[in-house]
Amino acid sequence: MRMFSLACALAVASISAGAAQTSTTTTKKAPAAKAAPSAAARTIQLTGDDKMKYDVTELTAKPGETLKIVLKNVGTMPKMAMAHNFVLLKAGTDQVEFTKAAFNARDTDFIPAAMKDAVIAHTGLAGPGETVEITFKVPAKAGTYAFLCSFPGHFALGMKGSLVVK
Ligand SMILES: [Cu+2]
Repeated sequence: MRMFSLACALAVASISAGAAQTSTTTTKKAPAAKAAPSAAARTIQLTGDDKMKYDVTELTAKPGETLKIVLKNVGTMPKMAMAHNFVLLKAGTDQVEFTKAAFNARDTDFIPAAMKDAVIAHTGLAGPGETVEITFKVPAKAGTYAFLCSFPGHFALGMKGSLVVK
């Protein structure tokens, strides 16, 4: 069972790494050596609610650390109207531009294809009571990286935070 969970986490990490680094959406397996974290991921729990807020807005991590973000939507509104995700952006990304581009990207769960390369890691969308997660490697470069919910309107209403890598 434990091996199975680990395999799932690794698979998710591989997919995420692949998605962030290539502009194609092929589903071929990434080379195992590339994404396999050497240490177990540290889990960070977050919630999002109907007020369009994360419960935690500042995260810290060590450079290159493997993190597992678990985001639970604790709200009750229907998913079409209110869903949340966690999108971590590369340093220097214009967050307003990103969320503008995300606005019409419902087909891709509000991850705009045109700005996919700006994403370090992202979860899927969590509707009421749902939990989504992503395991990824934190950038090796120290600094502050923005994360946000790309569901239309949520960033503007404050659904955002920072990951401080130091
Ligand atoms: Cu949201």
